[in-house]
Amino acid sequence: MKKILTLSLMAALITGCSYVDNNSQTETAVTSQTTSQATSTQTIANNPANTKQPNIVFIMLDDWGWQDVGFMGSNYYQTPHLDKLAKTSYRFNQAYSSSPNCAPTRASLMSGQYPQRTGIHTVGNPARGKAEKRRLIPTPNKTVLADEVTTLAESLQRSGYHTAFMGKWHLGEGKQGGPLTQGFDINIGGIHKGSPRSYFSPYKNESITNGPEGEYLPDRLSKEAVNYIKSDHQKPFFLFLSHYAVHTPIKAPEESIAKHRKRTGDQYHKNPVYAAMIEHSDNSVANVLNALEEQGISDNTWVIVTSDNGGFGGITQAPDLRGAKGMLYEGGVRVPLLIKAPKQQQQVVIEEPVSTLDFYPTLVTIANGELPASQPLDGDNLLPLLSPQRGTQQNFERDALYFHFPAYLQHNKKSNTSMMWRATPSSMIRAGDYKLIESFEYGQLELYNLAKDLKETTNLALIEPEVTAELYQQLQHWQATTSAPVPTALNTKFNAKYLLDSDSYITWQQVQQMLKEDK
Ligand SMILES: [Ca+2]
Repeated sequence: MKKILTLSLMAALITGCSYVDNNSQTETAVTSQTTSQATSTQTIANNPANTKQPNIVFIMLDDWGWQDVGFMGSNYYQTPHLDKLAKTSYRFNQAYSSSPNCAPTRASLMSGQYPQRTGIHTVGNPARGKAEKRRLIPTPNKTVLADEVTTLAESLQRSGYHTAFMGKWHLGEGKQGGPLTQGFDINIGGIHKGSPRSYFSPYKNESITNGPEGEYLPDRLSKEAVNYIKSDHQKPFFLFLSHYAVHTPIKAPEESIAKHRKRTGDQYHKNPVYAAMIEHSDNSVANVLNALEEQGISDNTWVIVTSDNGGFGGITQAPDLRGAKGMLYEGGVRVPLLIKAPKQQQQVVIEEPVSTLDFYPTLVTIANGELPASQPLDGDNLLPLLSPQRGTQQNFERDALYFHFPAYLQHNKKSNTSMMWRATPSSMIRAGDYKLIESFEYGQLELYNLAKDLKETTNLALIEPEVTAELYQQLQHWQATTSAPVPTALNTKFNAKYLLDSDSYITWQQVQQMLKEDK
């Protein structure tokens, strides 16, 4: 497989392009008041092909659920362009966001690290929900990615890439952790806030100029991406198009919504405004792909499309999964993922579980760059999986994926659920067909076999105690070796009337007892 991979990669690298960058232009990019910020900062040049460093376009939609797209089975959300792209891409059925909500996943993407290394465990306050219901004091949370981290963008910059960021950042702002301090030559729209103050111009966002009144932000970011691609480049480029869509507030142009109002959805997918947001996101992908074609660089560009966490439960639901954004159940962390290699002509479906953490080593390898020696990277290079042999995994071995979320997320009132929480402090391991969730409030264990029970309906913790024990010990080892903070301090404001009935959960002690009895 290695040989085939090498040949296909070599064949893929045809003509390169580059993009002028220097400090003055970076400054211009920030302060420019034109509606096409990217093009306003560029110099036209004809440049020799770069055959070893393909361009990389990384598109991330926000809160885009696993089945919020046609190619994953939605009939109501219409995504013809993504569906078409999927037909010539590696389509991962078991891709995971490294966390169940926005900021920690984005920190993982940029750092290549688990949340316990960046300290960004959740969005903002880790102690959400009513104090009297929280049994533990959660781990303190950071909201700005430390400057000391060598980000993915910095590694690509050091490898010779021009780097452009457009859209939602959520890891700092301006000189305190904004995109321009973390390895991007251009920033359009990236601020600390995780949702747009307005989806329509005027945007009330100092890092993007206002367009014509009423201009729709996803369309504008798409236009900026196209302008950037169409400008002449003196270097290979890394474009991170990080759409604010389809995060709340759920807003779209009225004319786009009207069409979906006339259509009938189902119990999972039925919101016409959300459908319109997804349609505009789908169009954005098409615009980017068309621009790459028109520039003649699609054969020298990798395109990745994914999400930062599961769909928002107040709006959408993955019919085949349990839970939604904010949960360690599959609906909170399983996300769509397409990776299109240059010149790829066929679809390859991959079932190997992969994570946001894997993009850093994968993309730096694609760029023929060097990984930073100064920091641990927790993901794996996915290139051995990307072969026409349908991801036979011969050169890709990993024991498990791990998740750590030592914070509280309150139940969402709009969600159709009686749950008190979306998340309590917890960890999770995904290994083989199984996943084990350890919740720290009472040491609750949940074991599911995803191959047989994707919807996580049956807790196997006591039914398959050997598996539980193996994964539990693996998870403990991982927590210890990565210094994962496990909250243990009891919250003095906790009201005993919210104590969970011990019959309602399974603990490690019970599993150990069961194993003794089995002997
Ligand atoms: Ca998100």
